[in-house]
Amino acid sequence: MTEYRNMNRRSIMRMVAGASAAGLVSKRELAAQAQVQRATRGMPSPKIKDVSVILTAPAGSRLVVVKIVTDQDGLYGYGCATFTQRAEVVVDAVEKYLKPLLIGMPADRIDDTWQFLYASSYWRNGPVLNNALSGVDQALWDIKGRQAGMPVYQLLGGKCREAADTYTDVGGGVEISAVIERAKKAMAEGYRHIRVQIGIPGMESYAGGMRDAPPVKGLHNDPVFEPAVQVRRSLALLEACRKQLGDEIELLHDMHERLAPIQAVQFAKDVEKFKLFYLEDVLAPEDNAYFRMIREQCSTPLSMGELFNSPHEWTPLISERLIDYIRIHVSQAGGVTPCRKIAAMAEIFGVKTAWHGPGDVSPIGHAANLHLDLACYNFGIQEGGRIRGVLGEVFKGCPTWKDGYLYANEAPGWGIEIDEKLAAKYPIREGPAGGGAYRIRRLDGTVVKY
Ligand code: GCO
Ligand code: MG
Repeated sequence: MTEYRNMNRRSIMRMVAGASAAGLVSKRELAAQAQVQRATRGMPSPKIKDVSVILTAPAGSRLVVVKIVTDQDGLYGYGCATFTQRAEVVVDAVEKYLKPLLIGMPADRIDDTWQFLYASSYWRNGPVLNNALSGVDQALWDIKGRQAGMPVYQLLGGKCREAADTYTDVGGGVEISAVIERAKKAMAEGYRHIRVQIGIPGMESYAGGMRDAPPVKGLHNDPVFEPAVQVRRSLALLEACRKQLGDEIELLHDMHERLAPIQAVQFAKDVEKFKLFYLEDVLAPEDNAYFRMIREQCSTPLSMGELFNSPHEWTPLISERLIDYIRIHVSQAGGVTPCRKIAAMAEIFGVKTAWHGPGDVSPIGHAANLHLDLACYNFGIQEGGRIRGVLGEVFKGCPTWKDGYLYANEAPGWGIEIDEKLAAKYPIREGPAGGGAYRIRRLDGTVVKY
């Protein structure tokens, strides 16, 4: 490739020089053509030399990052492959199955590589393989950015906005007044969007509650959650927030897929009057078909998708305009390559993006979210990405946060370097079942999906 390009360039130069000598081209034109040659010079195609996985937990969550090294000195890239609940299975997927397919391949054919890896296992669209694929995909985007000397958002078409507006999560307790106080603090910090959550005393709700009261006892020994209680508490919280925080603040609420479908329909109708920015995951992915029923009955803005793995899940919801925000976990869907296409499809159907950005996304993943936010016209809102403390020491160059907005640094690729020695000082901690061992039951013992 390089040789061909060089030969080509040499022959063009010879031709131009010849033409100049023959008096056909002026010196000025010659200089202009040389300038064009320099500006459009082909970059040699890097080949993949090594693929490895960094496992680290500087802030508690098990983070999984793929590193791809090329045959060109100093040219490498990082990609987020974090599936925190089953982290080590992703390592195997990358090292045992993808790495042998990748060594020697060109690092600059991102979509082609993605398609080939996606199809390579025949069975596809599961969280483990999708995260592994995302690690490779994002690392290749990082490499292309570094090679071009541009941030990835430039490769995606350049900025549609200066920064990404973010929301913060305010919850973690059972007192409505305490949530409102925390929300006021967040507003004073500069947030325009706040996700408010409320726990249930003694129950394992998404916003906590076990620490605030003696555990509610069911017909079993596991933590208890009752959906109807959550519905009543959430309604009370949202009503109080609207009254005490005013109409200007954008309120969000996450139901974390824990309601029965018809309860979700009712809840979406009941919160319509609070004019939410959006209601998140009011249904579980298994109940996707109920979105139509909600849509027919109210105009509460809906966000959905952090658990999605497959086009079979998001395509109907977007194309039938059944949701307002697509809330995919980028690594879970296979990386930036599929997600930029999902964003483009969503734009056509009037659906905005709200990429999932909790603490179990690595800073590389947060950067990937942000670069999509900056380059996609139909950006809606971004969760997380405000990296602080030791995480920012391990991952250097993280996006910066100011007055509610997240800004990318202008360095090539994702703009992040990993201090790999420091990362190794925060090994992932073993937990029951490798991290994800949720077990919650209703009073009678029925398992609740976390
Ligand atoms: C969110 C999420 C997360 C998930 C977590 C699971 O909207 O931020 O619901 O907090 O619970 O990512 O590991
Ligand atoms: Mg959520």
